[in-house]
Amino acid sequence: MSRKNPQGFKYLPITLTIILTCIMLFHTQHHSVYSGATTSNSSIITVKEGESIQEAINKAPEGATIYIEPGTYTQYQIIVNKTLTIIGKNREETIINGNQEKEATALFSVIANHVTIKNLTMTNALSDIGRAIILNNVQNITIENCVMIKNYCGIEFINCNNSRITRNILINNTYGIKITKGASSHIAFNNFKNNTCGISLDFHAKNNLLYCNNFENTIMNREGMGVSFNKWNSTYVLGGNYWNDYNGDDQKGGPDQDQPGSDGIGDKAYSGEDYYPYMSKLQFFNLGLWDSKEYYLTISTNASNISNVIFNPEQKTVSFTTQQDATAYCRIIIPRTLLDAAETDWKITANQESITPTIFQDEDFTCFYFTYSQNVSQIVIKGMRVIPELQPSFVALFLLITTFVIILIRRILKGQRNDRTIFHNP
Ligand SMILES: [Ca+2]
Repeated sequence: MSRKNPQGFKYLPITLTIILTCIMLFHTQHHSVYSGATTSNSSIITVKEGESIQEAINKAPEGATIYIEPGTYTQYQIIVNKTLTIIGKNREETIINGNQEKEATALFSVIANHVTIKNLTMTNALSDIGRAIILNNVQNITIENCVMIKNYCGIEFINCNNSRITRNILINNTYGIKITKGASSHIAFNNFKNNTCGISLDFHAKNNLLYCNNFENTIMNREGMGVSFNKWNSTYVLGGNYWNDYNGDDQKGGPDQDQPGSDGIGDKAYSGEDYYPYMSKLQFFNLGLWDSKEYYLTISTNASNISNVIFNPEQKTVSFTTQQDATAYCRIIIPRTLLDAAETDWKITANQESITPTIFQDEDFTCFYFTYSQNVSQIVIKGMRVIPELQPSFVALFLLITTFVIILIRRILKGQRNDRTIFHNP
């Protein structure tokens, strides 16, 4: 018996290693599902140019990802009738084209819940009726980072609830988004430009939240403001939307726009509905994929050129270069999960000289407002805490635990050997 136990202990570190690896894999998968970056089903079906997207959908299991390679796909009335993630390689090169065919009344028709459509350009749905995407009696739909161009309607909701339409470009459509019936959806961080009507809500559209969108060069930016309890701005931190036909001033700040000093938000509401209309267009900069989630910096500024936007996790900074013809202002929004600090601990420099911003924070975001002179070319925002980098930290923890366990086991084994030595050599 005394010889058997040490042999069993030899396998203990390996067993523990396997268990810890399983825990690590479970943790990683769980996180991916939570972030929405992948589906719970890992099945991936790739569609290449010349192949049918509908056929791929038909043979895909529930929860699968349809990955569309770059190319032009003259396909329409694609029925999405199961929970899927449909994702293009990149939105500039992955194009779904209705070619103005008379059957192109919709490019995608979504009739299942929990569908995600990302990274596609959708164009030339039939001009007097065709929708790039129609959402029909569904909920929990995500449409992200797509371009809808030259369609009758970019996205139409017909009884679609609890969905997220974010970071899309809707351009040269008759309607950018049309909510015929739908409730409780977020429509945010989108660019609406050169549409006959940017967004249309009829009186069956209720409790939708619209914020951080740009509405530009549009005959009618919106129709249906003032109906059915939709909300046209978020918190004071995230603000409302940019409307190119807003004509208010910015002399005051604060949640009620009654405190002295500008804040980048118009002092009076837009059309009596958007209480935090932005004074300058919103610009969105991708700061990279962290912890399975894409993070963005949002800037509204009257500077003419913002570029080289960089998030540096080692230095705990976000920095960018800027050009302007006169004193400029910036209103900047940073997600707190990416970079954070107490209000008094943030450090902002303009050409390495410290400047003092006005700071507002809510649970999820920090907003900075500051001005700087004509000759400033670089802004650096330094926080105190960065996002925990899941993989390295977890791997480090895993290695630490494994090492500790191995050392512990070796000590136990050594102790047993010593005991046996003492027992055999009194
Ligand atoms: Ca203001």
